[in-house]
This record gives sequence, C-alpha cells and structure tokens, in this order.
Amino acid sequence: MFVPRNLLVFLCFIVVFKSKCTESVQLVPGVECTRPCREGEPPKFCYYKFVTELYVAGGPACFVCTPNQDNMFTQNCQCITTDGFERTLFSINRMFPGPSIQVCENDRVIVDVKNEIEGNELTMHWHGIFQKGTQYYDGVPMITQCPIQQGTTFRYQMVPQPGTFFYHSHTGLQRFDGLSGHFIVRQPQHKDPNGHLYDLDLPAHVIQINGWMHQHAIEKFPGLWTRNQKQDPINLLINGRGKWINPQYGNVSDSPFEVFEVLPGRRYRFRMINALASPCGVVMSTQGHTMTVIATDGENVNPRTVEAITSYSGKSGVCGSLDCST
Ligand SMILES: *[C@@H]1O[C@H](CO)[C@@H](O)[C@H](O)[C@H]1NC(C)=O
Ligand SMILES: [Cu+2]
Repeated sequence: MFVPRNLLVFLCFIVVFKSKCTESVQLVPGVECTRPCREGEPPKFCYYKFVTELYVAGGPACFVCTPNQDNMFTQNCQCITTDGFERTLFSINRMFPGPSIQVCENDRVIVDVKNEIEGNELTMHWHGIFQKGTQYYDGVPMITQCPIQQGTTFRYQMVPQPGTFFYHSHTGLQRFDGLSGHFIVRQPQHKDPNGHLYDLDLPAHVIQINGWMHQHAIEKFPGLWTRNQKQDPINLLINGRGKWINPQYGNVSDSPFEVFEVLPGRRYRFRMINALASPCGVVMSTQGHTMTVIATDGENVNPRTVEAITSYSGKSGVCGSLDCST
C-alpha cells in the first residue's frame, strides 16, 4: 500500500505524543485517592466530576435507599435526608455534603464542576487551600474567574497542603442550601507533630456541621416582616443528617443521625468542619469523653484537652476547621 511519507511521519508523531501524554498524567477516580498516606509514595492525580443541581431532600429516592457512610464518596443512593423536612436544595451529584475529597499531601486534585442549576451561575471555593501558583482556581466570582454558567463546566486543579478543609459555593447564598463538602489532605502520620496522639485517622471520621433552614436562604435575605422572621438556621446537621422537632406538635422526624463507629480503648482523630454559612457559634462536645485539640484551620497546634469546642463560621467569612483526637 502506498502511504505518503509525510503522512507517515505525522502519524508517528501523533503516536509518540499520545503515549507521552498518557504516561505523564494518569487521572484516577477521586475515591482511589482516599488511602493511608505513606512516605515516598508517588502522588496521584485525583479526578472528581461534580454536577450541581436543584434537587429535593426527602424525595422519592428515599423510598429506595437510605444513605450511609458508603455513600460518602459516590453517588450510589441519591437520597438526601437532611433533618427529615422535605424541601428543595442545591446538591452536588445528588449528595449533601457533596463527594468527600480525601487525598494525600502532594496529590493533584482535579475537579470538573458542571453547573446544572437552572438560571444560576456559580463558582466553587476550596476553603483554606493556599492555591500557591494556582490562584486562578480559588473560586471567587469576578475576581479569580467568571462564574460557571448553567450547562457549562469549569475545571479546577490544585495541589493542596495538608489539613482539614472544605469546599463550598462562593456565589450568592448557595452555600446555605447544600453546596459544600469535605476536603481532607492527609500526610504520613509520622510527619504530624501530634501524630503520636491518635491511633486511627479514618475517612469516615469527618464531622461537617451545617446550619439548616426549611426554605432556600434567599427567602430569608433580606427577610420577612410578618412571619418566619430572623436569619438564623433553625437546625444543625452533621454530614447532612439530623432530626427536627416540630414545634407545633412536639414530634420528631424519623430521619437518621450521623453515626461514627469507634472501638473502646483506641484513640481516633476526628476532623471537624464548621461549614455554617451564617455567623452563629457552634459548641461541640462528646458525651462522656474529653477531646484533645491538635490542629485548627489547617495548622497544627500545641495539644490541649477540652470538654467542648466552640467554633465559628464567622462574620468575617473565616470558617473554621478543627482536628481533635478523642
Ligand atoms: C408531626 O405530626 C404532624 C401532624 O400529625 C405531621 O404532619 C408531621 O409530619 C409529623 N412529623 C414532623 C417531624 O413534623
Ligand atoms: Cu469559605
């Protein structure tokens, strides 16, 4: 067969180029990045696809399945329970919190955010991540990027520093209504100056606290005058779960609480995220246990044993994360 020489050269070039590309960058599904972090292990390129939608909490998917901790990383249930009160919300991959990003130091995190929320634009902010050299992926609308329009996708890429962080929408009041999730960056335990204070640092032991309303936050700002006043959340959720006491009848919703499993005699690292969108303080305590605070806002601190932890999302917009072993 006759093949023009130029074409042959061109074909060779494509083959060489392609193999080089696939060699240097191999994206792995984000869930594969949730692993114990070992010194000297090559970093991974952790890929996540987020699809944001207007969705329903307590909707028909909840007749089919109940979310549990296996649903933390992937969209395999699509039932969002919140506090048992049916309402619409913004979801990521029909999850709230969104998919749990949990990686190791030096990993590269790649997130494609596809906005499918009708008539809304958005950006995603990776709270606490320094973005050194990737400032344009900080997710601040009209400062570091144009917002993601409905039906379009924006790719964020970063190499985050170790610590307990979270992500949330940085547009309007969307983060009140479900657009947030864990962002945990582990390092080999021996590199943590407080690493001797805990035995286990498990992916399931993340406590994300959100304030919750029974309507979209935009209905509360500027607020109503004759009924349903105030802008405080009426409930708190842990990892999107909680219960609600109906003030009219005093009965309680049958939605599940978040459950963390521990064994007696072991020391666990818990990673707490105050993801409130409003400036209310949250006091967290563990019945019958003390906690030792070992890090806050992504920085290790001198350990301190406490009965309770008060954290603020903060008027200043500074949200908190705390690590403790208990
Ligand atoms: C409480 O009782 C009322 C009236 O029977 C009912 O409408 C409601 O769904 C019940 N549960 C909650 C959590 O309000
Ligand atoms: Cu933030």
